[in-house]
Amino acid sequence: MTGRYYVTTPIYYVNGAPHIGHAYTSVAADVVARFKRLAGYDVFFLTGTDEHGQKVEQAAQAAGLEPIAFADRVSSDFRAMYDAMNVSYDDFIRTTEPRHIAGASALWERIAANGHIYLGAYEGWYALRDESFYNEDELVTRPDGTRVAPTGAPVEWVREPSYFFRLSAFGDKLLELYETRPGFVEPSSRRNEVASFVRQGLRDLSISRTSFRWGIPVPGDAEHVMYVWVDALANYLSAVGFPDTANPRWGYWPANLHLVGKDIVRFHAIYWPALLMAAGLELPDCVFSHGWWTIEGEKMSKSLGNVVDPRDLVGEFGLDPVRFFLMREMPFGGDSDLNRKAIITRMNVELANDLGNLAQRTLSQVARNCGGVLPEQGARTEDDLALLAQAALLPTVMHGQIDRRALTDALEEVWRVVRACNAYIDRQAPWALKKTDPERMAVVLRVLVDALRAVGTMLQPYMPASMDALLTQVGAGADERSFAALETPLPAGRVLPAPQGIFPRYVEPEA
Ligand code: ME8
Repeated sequence: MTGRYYVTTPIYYVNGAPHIGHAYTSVAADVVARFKRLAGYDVFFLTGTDEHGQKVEQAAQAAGLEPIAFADRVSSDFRAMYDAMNVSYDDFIRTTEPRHIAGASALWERIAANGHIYLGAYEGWYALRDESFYNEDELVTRPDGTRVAPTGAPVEWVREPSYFFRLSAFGDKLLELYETRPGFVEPSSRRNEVASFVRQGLRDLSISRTSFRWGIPVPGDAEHVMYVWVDALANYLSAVGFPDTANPRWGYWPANLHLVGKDIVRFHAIYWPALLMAAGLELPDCVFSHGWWTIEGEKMSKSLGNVVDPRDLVGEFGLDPVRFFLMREMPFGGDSDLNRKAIITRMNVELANDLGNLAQRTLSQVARNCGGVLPEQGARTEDDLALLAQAALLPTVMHGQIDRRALTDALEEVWRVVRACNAYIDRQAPWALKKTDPERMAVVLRVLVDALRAVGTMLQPYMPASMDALLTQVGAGADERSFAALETPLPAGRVLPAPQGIFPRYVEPEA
């Protein structure tokens, strides 16, 4: 083992059904988790559901259910979505579980014991949709004169007794954090936004509510429930056993990577490190914020009725093409548009043509012309060695990219090799060598099988099921699929299964 690696997704609100935004963060985290496992790390990949708060309470009421019954239902739908997306989480935490309630309460108690919580009264703006407080000067005035949150969410004036977290005392420490550990918030554009928000001065944060009941009671004052964001952020600790530091899982803390959407950076890059500092706990390495999908050019919203359930896409295009599209189309960290045309183009050009055809051409020639067994590596030319050398660099190059959260660049790196293989097969024309120089033909096909094995191995995090099929077809056994295993060639003479296409072309159904 090379070390431990702890990666998280946000825990999703159970007030609505899983959508493509949730699937996106989770598939990205899954790619990182699978990559690190294949690189030999002991990985802990956490996800879950955020089940408390007024927003969930109201959604439950509207559905005519008790909050917990409602949360049970939606939480299990999130798990079902994960299964459909082949997300390999190690733990799924629900904030209504006793272990989480214990962890969140312990975090509160620590912060209080360190003198950073006091009782006061909150008066100000609250946006229920964002479960967020906003300062007066952050509000935006609509043409009709109403004032809304910068996210467009309606705000209401709230006035109630409240516990406060002394966030104002942490401004300088946060600025020092962004300065000394620039990798703490990425990409850098987000770090600049966060730093400039902090530089304007932080106010103490209202961290309890008395106007509803669906939350974790404040330790020592059950009139109050914890502010849902303090409750939710604590999940990253409670899942690894906090406050029981003797729990073997505690060794995963601090987390290496919190993946979040750009709308929730403030909570993860300001509140979260401040709460951890106040509790005297170590800080995670990195909060990485990804961009947002629009749908066929429009913002995704319930009111537009264009909310995409990832399972519908999977039903139409297949699982791995959808995972591939999500990771390939949007430069990780930027924004992008999800539309049918782009999905079909990626499927047909990059998957079916570039990779699928390459595998099919190579493996069918091995089946036909090499007796269906893996040829010897033989005497290789410079052209052969150049291609293999390019493929052999993939583990190192991609590992660097994954550690920099360049998930899209890492895919592009594999495609460079795929394109090089396609140029190589055309140049070497093994089908012509069949008659003129069968020995050379076998060497060429073996070079291609070896390159395909490298490609298949490196793409496992992105498209696990299809690459399982590809690796089986190139003769790699279950224990020959780690990155390290690539250094050991597969033995010649191994019988290969009959080749089968892995990426069919997408053909529009007849109207
Ligand atoms: O924020 N494209 O939960 P949530 C990409 N419970 N990502 C999108 C998106 C889109 N169109 N729409 C939403 C919460 N997202 C809290 C988290 S963590 C301690 C608590 C992303 O269910 C969004 O950026 O609202 C966010 O990361 C997640 O989906 C939505 O989470």
